Amino acid sequence: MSRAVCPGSFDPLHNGHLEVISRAARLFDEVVVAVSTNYAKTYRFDLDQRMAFCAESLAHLPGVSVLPMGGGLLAEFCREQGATAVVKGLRSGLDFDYELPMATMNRHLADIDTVFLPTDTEFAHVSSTLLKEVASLGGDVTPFVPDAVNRHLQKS
Ligand code: COD
Repeated sequence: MSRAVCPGSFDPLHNGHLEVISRAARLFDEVVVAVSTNYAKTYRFDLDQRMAFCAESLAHLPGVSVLPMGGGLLAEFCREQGATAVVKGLRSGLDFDYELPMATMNRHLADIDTVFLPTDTEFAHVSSTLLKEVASLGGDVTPFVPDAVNRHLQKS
């Protein structure tokens, strides 16, 4: 039984995340979507809301579960979950440069490999930060977020 972790802030979850998680679900028997809480970071949506967005939007994917990761090490979370891999999406070479040292560190810490999936070009410009800004200024983000998120972004 292969198990991977897809970690993130998911503040909020968007269709780029969804696409990577659904591809991870084709590669691994089980995928744990780990919703992180970094206590030094300010989130637009609290942990319960971010987890609820993920649970509702990923419910159709077999083998995918959603768990809080807390503020600890990703490598330790993977070890506790019995996962052998982390799956991350890459939008550009900048993402790769940022992710590579963490991938190498996670391998040293807990022998966890990182699988990088290049994002679909449709989502290469999409980030949670940009979507929150566009929505707050009245722009339509409907093409980029699941329904559960869209309802809340339009309200906030
Ligand atoms: N298309 C495809 N994939 C995307 C897109 C997109 N448009 N946007 C983002 N992604 C992917 C990326 O792989 C990203 O890693 C993931 O989705 C989550 O994105 P975010 O923005 O929600 O999450 P981040 O980057 O804030 O999450 C960072 C982590 C929580 C993964 C990271 O900080 C972490 O590992 N923290 C644990 C602490 C730790 O172990 N630190 C030491 C590291 S060695």
